Amino acid sequence: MLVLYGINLSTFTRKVRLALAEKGLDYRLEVAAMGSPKVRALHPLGKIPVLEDDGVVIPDSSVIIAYLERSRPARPLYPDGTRDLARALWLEEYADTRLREATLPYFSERVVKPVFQGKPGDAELLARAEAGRDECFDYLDRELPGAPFAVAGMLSVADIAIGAQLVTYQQGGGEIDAARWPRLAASAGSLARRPAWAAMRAEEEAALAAARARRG
Ligand SMILES: N[C@@H](CCC(=O)N[C@@H](CS)C(=O)NCC(=O)O)C(=O)O
Repeated sequence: MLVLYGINLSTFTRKVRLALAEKGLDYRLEVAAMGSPKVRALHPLGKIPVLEDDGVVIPDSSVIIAYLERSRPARPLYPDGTRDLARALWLEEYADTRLREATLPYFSERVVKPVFQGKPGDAELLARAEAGRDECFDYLDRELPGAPFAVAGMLSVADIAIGAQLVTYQQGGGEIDAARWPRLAASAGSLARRPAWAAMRAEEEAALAAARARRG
């Protein structure tokens, strides 16, 4: 069986879990925190997620999804045509890097610091993050065709990568103003209604609620 090392509330673990769920693949989530000895033994940078498939160790969410596309091609997340594939991979890369950087402060300052580290978030840092978030959402809103899917009229790795980051942003209380970013808001809304996404969201909300309760 596939084993995925990671934790819930980790954006990149979520990205792979959504890919596995949308491909209908069974796996076992082996809870392993970033930087832990278990993860360091599998990933030279100590990052999550890492997938293990019958002794083959695959670090990095994008590499894992590429591997799954080759090893388990049913229910593809890569579009067929080369142009569409390039576009989906570009949007995945953009989501994993720029969208990540632009939206992470909402989660770090409003969840990680107060809930997991017991210290106040930095309101000034959050205020400064707004311009980057706006620039990023403007770009995606221009690029996306609107609901339901980003590329080729099919659920692809682009939707999964963008959606995984937006969940983290929303868990940090971030909103997508539908008046300003209608296509992005519609895409996020239609992904959130998919069964795999709703189930993951519910699991993570419960984990967050438990962490908040522990903090008191
Ligand atoms: N490019 C990597 C990024 C993975 C990543 O940054 N994961 C986060 C958790 S969501 C992590 O392990 N952070 C710890 C660190 O950066 O040291 C991927 O796509 O898997």
